[in-house]
Amino acid sequence: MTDNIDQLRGELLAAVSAAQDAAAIEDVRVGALGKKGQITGLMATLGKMAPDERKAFGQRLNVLKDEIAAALDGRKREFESAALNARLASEHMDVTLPIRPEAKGTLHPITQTMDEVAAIFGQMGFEVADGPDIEDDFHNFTALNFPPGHPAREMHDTFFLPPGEDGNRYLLRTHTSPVQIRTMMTQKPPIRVIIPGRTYRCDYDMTHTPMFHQVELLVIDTETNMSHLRGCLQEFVRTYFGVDDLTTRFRPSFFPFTEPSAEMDIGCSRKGGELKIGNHGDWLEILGCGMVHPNVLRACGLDPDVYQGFAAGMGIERIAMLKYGIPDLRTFFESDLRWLRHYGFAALDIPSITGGLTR
Ligand code: 2NL
Repeated sequence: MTDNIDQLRGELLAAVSAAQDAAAIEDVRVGALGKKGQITGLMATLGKMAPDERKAFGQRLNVLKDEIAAALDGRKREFESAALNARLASEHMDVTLPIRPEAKGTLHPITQTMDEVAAIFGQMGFEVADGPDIEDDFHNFTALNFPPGHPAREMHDTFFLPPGEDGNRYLLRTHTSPVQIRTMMTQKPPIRVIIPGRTYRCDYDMTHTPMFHQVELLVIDTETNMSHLRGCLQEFVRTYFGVDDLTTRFRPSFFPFTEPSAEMDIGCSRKGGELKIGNHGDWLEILGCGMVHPNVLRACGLDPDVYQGFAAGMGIERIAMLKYGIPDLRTFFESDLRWLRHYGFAALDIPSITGGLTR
Protein backbone atom coordinates (compact mmCIF):
# COMPACT_ATOMS: atom_id res chain seq x y z
CA MET A 1 0.00 0.00 0.00
CA THR A 2 2.75 2.43 0.95
CA ASP A 3 4.53 1.75 -2.31
CA ASN A 4 1.28 2.40 -4.07
CA ILE A 5 1.00 5.99 -2.74
CA ASP A 6 4.63 6.90 -3.31
CA GLN A 7 4.54 5.48 -6.80
CA LEU A 8 1.34 7.33 -7.62
CA ARG A 9 2.87 10.58 -6.27
CA GLY A 10 5.88 10.11 -8.54
CA GLU A 11 3.72 9.44 -11.59
CA LEU A 12 1.35 12.32 -10.97
CA LEU A 13 4.09 14.89 -10.28
CA ALA A 14 5.84 13.77 -13.48
CA ALA A 15 2.59 14.19 -15.40
CA VAL A 16 2.12 17.71 -13.95
CA SER A 17 5.64 18.71 -15.02
CA ALA A 18 5.14 17.21 -18.46
CA ALA A 19 1.88 19.08 -19.11
CA GLN A 20 2.42 21.79 -21.72
CA ASP A 21 -0.83 23.71 -21.55
CA ALA A 22 -3.95 24.34 -19.47
CA ALA A 23 -5.89 21.55 -21.20
CA ALA A 24 -3.18 18.98 -20.36
CA ILE A 25 -3.21 20.16 -16.73
CA GLU A 26 -6.97 19.67 -16.63
CA ASP A 27 -6.54 16.10 -17.96
CA VAL A 28 -4.09 15.31 -15.15
CA ARG A 29 -6.46 16.80 -12.57
CA VAL A 30 -9.40 14.75 -13.78
CA GLY A 31 -7.24 11.59 -13.89
CA ALA A 32 -6.16 12.10 -10.28
CA LEU A 33 -8.90 13.98 -8.46
CA GLY A 34 -11.94 13.64 -10.71
CA LYS A 35 -14.90 11.29 -9.94
CA LYS A 36 -13.09 8.32 -11.45
CA GLY A 37 -9.59 9.61 -10.65
CA GLN A 38 -6.81 7.52 -9.16
CA ILE A 39 -6.70 9.32 -5.78
CA THR A 40 -10.49 9.33 -5.58
CA GLY A 41 -10.39 5.58 -6.27
CA LEU A 42 -7.99 5.01 -3.39
CA MET A 43 -10.19 7.11 -1.10
CA ALA A 44 -13.07 4.74 -1.87
CA THR A 45 -11.05 1.76 -0.56
CA LEU A 46 -10.74 3.32 2.94
CA GLY A 47 -14.19 2.00 3.96
CA LYS A 48 -13.08 -1.61 3.75
CA MET A 49 -9.97 -1.16 5.90
CA ALA A 50 -9.42 -1.93 9.58
CA PRO A 51 -9.65 1.26 11.74
CA ASP A 52 -5.88 1.63 12.41
CA GLU A 53 -4.90 1.06 8.85
CA ARG A 54 -7.65 3.38 7.63
CA LYS A 55 -6.39 6.23 9.83
CA ALA A 56 -2.77 5.97 8.72
CA PHE A 57 -3.59 5.42 5.06
CA GLY A 58 -6.26 8.14 5.07
CA GLN A 59 -3.85 10.72 6.44
CA ARG A 60 -1.19 9.91 3.83
CA LEU A 61 -3.79 9.98 1.09
CA ASN A 62 -4.94 13.43 2.19
CA VAL A 63 -1.38 14.72 2.13
CA LEU A 64 -0.97 13.33 -1.40
CA LYS A 65 -4.20 14.91 -2.50
CA ASP A 66 -3.16 18.37 -1.22
CA GLU A 67 0.30 18.01 -2.72
CA ILE A 68 -1.04 17.13 -6.17
CA ALA A 69 -3.66 19.90 -6.05
CA ALA A 70 -0.92 22.42 -5.18
CA ALA A 71 1.34 21.14 -7.97
CA LEU A 72 -1.53 21.42 -10.49
CA ASP A 73 -2.26 24.94 -9.32
CA GLY A 74 1.35 26.03 -9.51
CA ARG A 75 1.80 24.67 -13.02
CA LYS A 76 -1.42 26.32 -14.16
CA ARG A 77 -0.21 29.66 -12.85
CA GLU A 78 3.07 29.22 -14.74
CA PHE A 79 1.06 28.94 -17.97
CA GLU A 80 -1.02 31.97 -17.12
CA SER A 81 1.93 34.22 -16.39
CA ALA A 82 3.75 32.95 -19.50
CA ALA A 83 0.66 33.83 -21.58
CA LEU A 84 0.43 37.27 -19.97
CA ASN A 85 4.11 37.97 -20.57
CA ALA A 86 3.75 36.93 -24.21
CA ARG A 87 0.80 39.32 -24.60
CA LEU A 88 2.62 42.18 -22.91
CA ALA A 89 5.59 41.62 -25.20
CA SER A 90 3.51 41.47 -28.38
CA GLU A 91 1.00 44.23 -27.60
CA HIS A 92 3.28 47.03 -26.53
CA MET A 93 2.86 50.35 -28.26
CA ASP A 94 5.15 53.26 -28.83
CA VAL A 95 3.41 56.31 -27.38
CA THR A 96 6.14 58.57 -28.79
CA LEU A 97 4.98 57.95 -32.37
CA PRO A 98 3.34 60.97 -34.04
CA ILE A 99 -0.49 60.97 -34.30
CA ARG A 100 -2.02 59.82 -37.54
CA PRO A 101 -2.86 62.91 -39.58
CA GLU A 102 -6.15 61.44 -40.83
CA ALA A 103 -7.52 60.77 -37.31
CA LYS A 104 -9.54 64.00 -37.13
CA GLY A 105 -12.54 64.35 -34.81
CA THR A 106 -15.41 66.82 -35.12
CA LEU A 107 -17.84 68.43 -32.72
CA HIS A 108 -21.36 67.04 -32.96
CA PRO A 109 -23.82 69.67 -34.22
CA ILE A 110 -25.75 69.30 -30.92
CA THR A 111 -22.60 70.24 -28.98
CA GLN A 112 -21.88 73.09 -31.36
CA THR A 113 -25.43 74.43 -31.07
CA MET A 114 -25.43 74.27 -27.27
CA ASP A 115 -22.08 76.12 -27.25
CA GLU A 116 -23.44 78.80 -29.60
CA VAL A 117 -26.55 79.30 -27.47
CA ALA A 118 -24.38 79.58 -24.35
CA ALA A 119 -22.11 82.12 -26.10
CA ILE A 120 -25.04 84.32 -27.16
CA PHE A 121 -26.76 84.32 -23.76
CA GLY A 122 -23.34 84.59 -22.12
CA GLN A 123 -22.93 87.96 -23.86
CA MET A 124 -26.22 89.04 -22.26
CA GLY A 125 -24.97 88.15 -18.78
CA PHE A 126 -26.42 84.65 -18.37
CA GLU A 127 -24.51 81.88 -16.62
CA VAL A 128 -24.73 78.20 -17.52
CA ALA A 129 -26.16 75.92 -14.82
CA ASP A 130 -26.49 72.15 -14.76
CA GLY A 131 -28.00 69.41 -12.62
CA PRO A 132 -28.65 65.67 -12.47
CA ASP A 133 -30.31 63.68 -15.29
CA ILE A 134 -31.97 61.49 -12.64
CA GLU A 135 -34.54 63.53 -10.78
CA ASP A 136 -37.39 63.06 -8.32
CA ASP A 137 -41.09 63.91 -8.59
CA PHE A 138 -40.69 67.12 -6.63
CA HIS A 139 -38.08 68.77 -8.86
CA ASN A 140 -39.45 67.47 -12.18
CA PHE A 141 -43.20 67.96 -11.58
CA THR A 142 -44.48 69.13 -8.19
CA ALA A 143 -42.39 72.30 -7.83
CA LEU A 144 -43.27 73.16 -11.45
CA ASN A 145 -46.97 73.36 -10.60
CA PHE A 146 -48.00 70.14 -12.37
CA PRO A 147 -51.26 69.10 -10.67
CA PRO A 148 -51.33 65.56 -9.17
CA GLY A 149 -53.21 63.87 -12.04
CA HIS A 150 -51.45 65.69 -14.91
CA PRO A 151 -50.91 63.38 -17.94
CA ALA A 152 -47.17 64.24 -18.08
CA ARG A 153 -46.78 62.53 -14.71
CA GLU A 154 -48.07 59.22 -16.06
CA MET A 155 -46.03 56.16 -16.88
CA HIS A 156 -46.28 56.37 -20.67
CA ASP A 157 -44.48 59.72 -21.01
CA THR A 158 -41.78 59.39 -18.42
CA PHE A 159 -38.97 56.92 -17.80
CA PHE A 160 -39.36 55.92 -14.16
CA LEU A 161 -36.63 54.12 -12.23
CA PRO A 162 -37.39 51.16 -9.97
CA PRO A 163 -38.58 52.50 -6.58
CA GLY A 164 -35.70 53.53 -4.30
CA GLU A 165 -35.22 52.53 -0.66
CA ASP A 166 -36.10 56.06 0.48
CA GLY A 167 -39.64 55.79 -0.93
CA ASN A 168 -39.00 58.56 -3.50
CA ARG A 169 -40.06 58.03 -7.10
CA TYR A 170 -37.02 58.67 -9.31
CA LEU A 171 -37.17 59.37 -13.05
CA LEU A 172 -35.16 60.64 -16.00
CA ARG A 173 -35.88 64.37 -16.22
CA THR A 174 -38.44 65.16 -18.92
CA HIS A 175 -37.17 68.75 -19.27
CA THR A 176 -34.28 70.81 -17.93
CA SER A 177 -36.63 72.84 -15.67
CA PRO A 178 -35.66 70.92 -12.47
CA VAL A 179 -32.27 72.61 -12.75
CA GLN A 180 -34.00 76.00 -12.56
CA ILE A 181 -35.88 74.80 -9.48
CA ARG A 182 -32.56 73.80 -7.89
CA THR A 183 -31.08 77.17 -8.87
CA MET A 184 -33.97 79.15 -7.35
CA MET A 185 -33.78 77.08 -4.15
CA THR A 186 -30.05 77.68 -3.67
CA GLN A 187 -29.25 81.10 -5.18
CA LYS A 188 -30.42 84.52 -4.18
CA PRO A 189 -31.93 86.70 -6.96
CA PRO A 190 -31.03 88.34 -9.25
CA ILE A 191 -30.77 85.07 -11.19
CA ARG A 192 -29.84 84.84 -14.87
CA VAL A 193 -29.14 81.28 -15.97
CA ILE A 194 -29.41 79.09 -19.02
CA ILE A 195 -29.55 75.32 -18.79
CA PRO A 196 -28.59 73.29 -21.84
CA GLY A 197 -28.80 69.53 -21.36
CA ARG A 198 -30.21 66.09 -22.02
CA THR A 199 -33.86 65.30 -21.47
CA TYR A 200 -35.80 62.05 -21.78
CA ARG A 201 -39.28 61.07 -22.85
CA CYS A 202 -40.75 57.69 -23.69
CA ASP A 203 -41.41 58.47 -27.35
CA TYR A 204 -39.88 57.39 -30.66
CA ASP A 205 -41.01 58.32 -34.15
CA MET A 206 -40.09 60.62 -37.08
CA THR A 207 -39.99 63.72 -34.85
CA HIS A 208 -39.22 62.28 -31.37
CA THR A 209 -36.24 60.45 -29.90
CA PRO A 210 -36.27 59.05 -26.33
CA MET A 211 -33.28 61.25 -25.47
CA PHE A 212 -33.12 64.80 -26.78
CA HIS A 213 -31.69 68.18 -25.78
CA GLN A 214 -33.22 71.34 -24.47
CA VAL A 215 -32.04 74.73 -23.44
CA GLU A 216 -34.07 76.71 -20.95
CA LEU A 217 -33.47 80.14 -19.56
CA LEU A 218 -34.54 81.77 -16.35
CA VAL A 219 -34.42 85.33 -15.07
CA ILE A 220 -35.58 86.21 -11.54
CA ASP A 221 -35.41 89.76 -10.22
CA THR A 222 -37.65 92.35 -8.60
CA GLU A 223 -38.74 94.21 -11.71
CA THR A 224 -38.75 91.71 -14.53
CA ASN A 225 -41.55 91.81 -17.05
CA MET A 226 -42.70 90.37 -20.35
CA SER A 227 -41.01 93.02 -22.47
CA HIS A 228 -37.65 92.00 -20.98
CA LEU A 229 -38.52 88.46 -22.00
CA ARG A 230 -39.35 89.47 -25.53
CA GLY A 231 -36.28 91.66 -25.94
CA CYS A 232 -34.00 88.93 -24.69
CA LEU A 233 -35.45 86.24 -26.95
CA GLN A 234 -35.55 88.53 -29.98
CA GLU A 235 -31.89 89.39 -29.48
CA PHE A 236 -31.15 85.67 -29.26
CA VAL A 237 -32.90 84.61 -32.47
CA ARG A 238 -31.43 87.52 -34.42
CA THR A 239 -27.90 86.59 -33.40
CA TYR A 240 -28.39 82.85 -33.70
CA PHE A 241 -29.93 82.97 -37.20
CA GLY A 242 -27.78 85.89 -38.31
CA VAL A 243 -30.73 88.03 -39.40
CA ASP A 244 -30.33 91.52 -37.87
CA ASP A 245 -33.95 92.66 -38.17
CA LEU A 246 -35.68 89.28 -37.72
CA THR A 247 -39.26 89.82 -36.56
CA THR A 248 -40.86 87.85 -33.74
CA ARG A 249 -44.50 87.18 -32.92
CA PHE A 250 -45.97 86.05 -29.60
CA ARG A 251 -49.04 83.79 -29.47
CA PRO A 252 -50.82 82.92 -26.21
CA SER A 253 -50.14 79.41 -24.97
CA PHE A 254 -50.27 77.31 -21.81
CA PHE A 255 -47.66 75.70 -19.56
CA PRO A 256 -48.31 74.72 -15.93
CA PHE A 257 -45.16 76.56 -14.82
CA THR A 258 -45.72 79.97 -16.47
CA GLU A 259 -48.53 82.54 -16.40
CA PRO A 260 -49.03 84.14 -18.82
CA SER A 261 -47.50 81.72 -21.32
CA ALA A 262 -46.62 82.29 -24.96
CA GLU A 263 -45.12 80.69 -28.00
CA MET A 264 -42.73 82.73 -30.08
CA ASP A 265 -42.63 82.60 -33.87
CA ILE A 266 -39.99 84.05 -36.16
CA GLY A 267 -40.39 85.27 -39.72
CA CYS A 268 -39.74 82.81 -42.52
CA SER A 269 -40.59 81.82 -46.06
CA ARG A 270 -41.62 78.40 -47.36
CA LYS A 271 -41.62 79.27 -51.06
CA GLY A 272 -40.87 76.32 -53.32
CA GLY A 273 -40.88 73.97 -50.33
CA GLU A 274 -37.65 75.50 -49.04
CA LEU A 275 -37.57 76.99 -45.55
CA LYS A 276 -35.78 80.32 -45.25
CA ILE A 277 -35.47 82.31 -42.01
CA GLY A 278 -36.19 86.03 -42.50
CA ASN A 279 -39.02 88.53 -42.80
CA HIS A 280 -40.83 86.97 -45.74
CA GLY A 281 -44.42 86.98 -44.43
CA ASP A 282 -44.71 83.42 -43.11
CA TRP A 283 -44.19 82.30 -39.46
CA LEU A 284 -42.23 79.52 -37.79
CA GLU A 285 -42.67 78.44 -34.17
CA ILE A 286 -39.36 78.52 -32.38
CA LEU A 287 -39.84 78.33 -28.59
CA GLY A 288 -42.17 78.44 -25.59
CA CYS A 289 -41.91 80.97 -22.76
CA GLY A 290 -43.72 82.94 -20.10
CA MET A 291 -43.63 84.63 -16.71
CA VAL A 292 -42.72 82.18 -13.93
CA HIS A 293 -45.92 81.04 -12.17
CA PRO A 294 -46.30 82.36 -8.58
CA ASN A 295 -46.77 78.76 -7.36
CA VAL A 296 -43.35 77.86 -8.79
CA LEU A 297 -41.72 80.81 -7.02
CA ARG A 298 -43.44 79.82 -3.75
CA ALA A 299 -42.32 76.17 -4.11
CA CYS A 300 -38.74 77.49 -4.30
CA GLY A 301 -39.11 79.68 -1.23
CA LEU A 302 -39.35 82.98 -3.17
CA ASP A 303 -42.03 85.53 -2.30
CA PRO A 304 -44.04 86.26 -5.49
CA ASP A 305 -44.93 89.71 -4.10
CA VAL A 306 -41.22 90.59 -4.14
CA TYR A 307 -39.80 88.56 -7.01
CA GLN A 308 -40.95 87.67 -10.48
CA GLY A 309 -39.23 86.54 -13.61
CA PHE A 310 -39.43 84.89 -16.99
CA ALA A 311 -38.48 81.52 -18.41
CA ALA A 312 -38.27 79.98 -21.87
CA GLY A 313 -37.43 76.64 -23.36
CA MET A 314 -36.50 75.36 -26.78
CA GLY A 315 -35.37 72.15 -28.44
CA ILE A 316 -31.69 72.05 -29.42
CA GLU A 317 -32.22 69.50 -32.18
CA ARG A 318 -34.95 71.68 -33.67
CA ILE A 319 -32.91 74.88 -33.78
CA ALA A 320 -29.86 72.95 -35.05
CA MET A 321 -31.95 71.41 -37.88
CA LEU A 322 -33.28 74.86 -38.83
CA LYS A 323 -29.90 76.54 -38.89
CA TYR A 324 -27.81 73.82 -40.48
CA GLY A 325 -30.45 72.34 -42.80
CA ILE A 326 -30.46 68.88 -41.22
CA PRO A 327 -33.63 67.25 -42.54
CA ASP A 328 -34.05 64.16 -40.30
CA LEU A 329 -34.02 64.20 -36.48
CA ARG A 330 -33.04 60.58 -36.08
CA THR A 331 -29.73 61.03 -37.91
CA PHE A 332 -28.44 63.00 -34.88
CA PHE A 333 -28.11 59.75 -32.94
CA GLU A 334 -27.06 57.22 -35.57
CA SER A 335 -23.31 57.85 -35.21
CA ASP A 336 -22.88 57.60 -38.98
CA LEU A 337 -19.30 58.72 -39.67
CA ARG A 338 -20.13 60.21 -43.06
CA TRP A 339 -22.97 62.23 -41.51
CA LEU A 340 -20.72 63.34 -38.63
CA ARG A 341 -18.01 64.47 -41.05
CA HIS A 342 -20.58 66.34 -43.15
CA TYR A 343 -22.40 68.15 -40.32
CA GLY A 344 -19.64 68.11 -37.68
CA PHE A 345 -17.65 71.17 -36.66
CA ALA A 346 -13.89 71.58 -36.28
CA ALA A 347 -12.95 71.04 -32.65
CA LEU A 348 -11.24 74.40 -32.32
CA ASP A 349 -14.08 76.32 -33.96
CA ILE A 350 -15.11 77.89 -30.67
CA PRO A 351 -18.30 79.91 -31.03
CA SER A 352 -18.17 83.57 -30.15
CA ILE A 353 -19.99 86.67 -31.27
CA THR A 354 -16.90 88.18 -32.88
CA GLY A 355 -15.74 84.90 -34.36
CA GLY A 356 -18.86 84.77 -36.54
CA LEU A 357 -21.34 82.29 -35.15
CA THR A 358 -23.43 82.23 -38.24
CA ARG A 359 -21.55 80.84 -41.16
C1 2NL B 1 -40.88 74.53 -24.77
C2 2NL B 1 -41.34 75.39 -23.68
C3 2NL B 1 -40.71 76.29 -21.57
C4 2NL B 1 -40.19 76.97 -19.34
C5 2NL B 1 -39.98 76.14 -20.43
C6 2NL B 1 -39.71 77.14 -16.94
C7 2NL B 1 -38.94 76.67 -15.92
C8 2NL B 1 -39.21 77.08 -14.63
C9 2NL B 1 -40.23 77.92 -14.38
C10 2NL B 1 -40.99 78.35 -15.43
CL1 2NL B 1 -38.30 76.47 -13.34
N1 2NL B 1 -40.71 77.96 -16.69
N2 2NL B 1 -39.45 76.74 -18.21
C11 2NL B 1 -41.13 77.97 -19.44
C12 2NL B 1 -41.88 78.11 -20.61
C13 2NL B 1 -41.67 77.28 -21.69
O1 2NL B 1 -40.45 75.42 -22.61
O2 2NL B 1 -41.54 74.44 -25.75
N3 2NL B 1 -39.75 73.87 -24.65
C14 2NL B 1 -39.22 73.02 -25.64
